[in-house]
Amino acid sequence: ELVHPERVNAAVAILDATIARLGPDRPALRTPQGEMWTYGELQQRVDQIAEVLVEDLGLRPGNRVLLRSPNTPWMVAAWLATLKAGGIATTVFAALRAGELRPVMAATRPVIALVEHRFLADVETVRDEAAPGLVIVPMGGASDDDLLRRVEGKTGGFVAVDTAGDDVALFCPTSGTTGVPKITTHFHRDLLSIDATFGRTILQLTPDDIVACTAPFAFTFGLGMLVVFPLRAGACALLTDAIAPADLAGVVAEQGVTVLATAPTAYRQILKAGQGDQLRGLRMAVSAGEHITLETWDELRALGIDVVDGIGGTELLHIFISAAGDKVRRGATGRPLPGYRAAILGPDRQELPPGVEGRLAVIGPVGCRYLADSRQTTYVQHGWNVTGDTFRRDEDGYFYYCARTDDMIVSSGYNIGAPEVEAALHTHPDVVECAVIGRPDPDRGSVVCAFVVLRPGVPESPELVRALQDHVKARLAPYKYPRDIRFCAALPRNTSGKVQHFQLRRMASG
Ligand code: 3SK
Repeated sequence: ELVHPERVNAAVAILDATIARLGPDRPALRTPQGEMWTYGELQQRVDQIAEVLVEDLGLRPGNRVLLRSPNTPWMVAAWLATLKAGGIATTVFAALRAGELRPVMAATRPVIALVEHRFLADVETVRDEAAPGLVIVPMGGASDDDLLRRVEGKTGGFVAVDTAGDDVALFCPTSGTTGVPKITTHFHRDLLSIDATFGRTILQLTPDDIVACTAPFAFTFGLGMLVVFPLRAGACALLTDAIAPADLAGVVAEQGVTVLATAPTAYRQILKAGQGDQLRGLRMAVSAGEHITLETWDELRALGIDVVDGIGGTELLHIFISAAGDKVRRGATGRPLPGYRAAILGPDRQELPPGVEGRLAVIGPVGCRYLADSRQTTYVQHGWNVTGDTFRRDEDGYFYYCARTDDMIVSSGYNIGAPEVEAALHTHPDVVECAVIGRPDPDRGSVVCAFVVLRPGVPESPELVRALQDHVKARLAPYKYPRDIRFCAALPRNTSGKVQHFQLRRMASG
């Protein structure tokens, strides 16, 4: 299944092929507000938008299209239409500010932007400077030039552009956790590869599944979970646009969701709020985007919920190490998916044996290619993507997360993994979220510094600081306790929801 036809258009493979197999009448997209599009309705709108793009806006194969919208049915249709018309889709987070959009637009040079009407302003602000000549089309608003008006005169029945499997389909910007965006490029066939690997071997969706995911499409985790995997399988995607964490478990229960994909933080919040029972109807809870602690994993398992952990990356489009069912091993992220190889590298980039911690590198059917970026050679060597994560593997080929490579704190000569201190703090009943960094210190080199978000209503106090320090000392070797604890209302996160450690370091030294 990893060998794809030489000529393939991913939009056809994702949507039209499913309709050919299962017919047009099954539900494809739903919202908690009661909206529902069948497969046939989605196909009709995709074709109408493709006609607008080509006939009215002059899109030619290989042209770039900027997409900026929350996860709505129209956004799914616009993304598929862009690919069907042979365009290259750059999906950006609705939440980006002008300063963050500017480098992305300057690098990807879109000719058309399809923008949800509430998010037009920043794209307009940046247009002249970053993408002169860009045609901006609003979506979902009341203006005459709105995409929803423009499609009204179109008949549908658009014939897909005959693309090669290795024509570029996507530019996916990633700010990682460092703040400087890189633009990854992905082919039509890469979308089929993520389905053949994570989709088919781990998720194994059927037309009876209802899939929810909190990640926006701009984070390829969300794109895979809500578009590629469910539509390829004939399942239904539940689009929960900007759902509050406190409402997620209720919506999952009420809507009969069978597969939920979200970050560990959301699972922790659900469990801490005592809402875990509402997840009991899930056949699978996918956890990715950051490391899930054993405590959260155990609590979900105790509720009878099958947890699927995974590590992926925008660079490789989706998840490349995972496990499901009886292949899951407690504490391990999983094994490389079919077609992928993973290795643990030492400081000289030599491969390390089982049991030894080092940097995770991976190679597989989806490769990492940055758009005109000199950092390519740092992160990609001989086809291997060198990640920013420290892992170890066991004799059976299971991979265990240890830390982000820059999460190793060396304090007074001791190596202290930030994640283990975070995991210990998380077990304290008053801690909702926390992140740990090394703060430079003249005497110790670094000291362990923890940023803690407290349960609502719990007051900050020196006594609580001492209680948290004692709590960690009771669970880990005492030299690992956080000497510096700072309380904050929320952790700084990038638009993919990952904690920005560089911001914490700035806050700690400021
Ligand atoms: O692990 C991640 O951060 C990731 C990135 C892209 C796609 C999927 C995932 C889980």
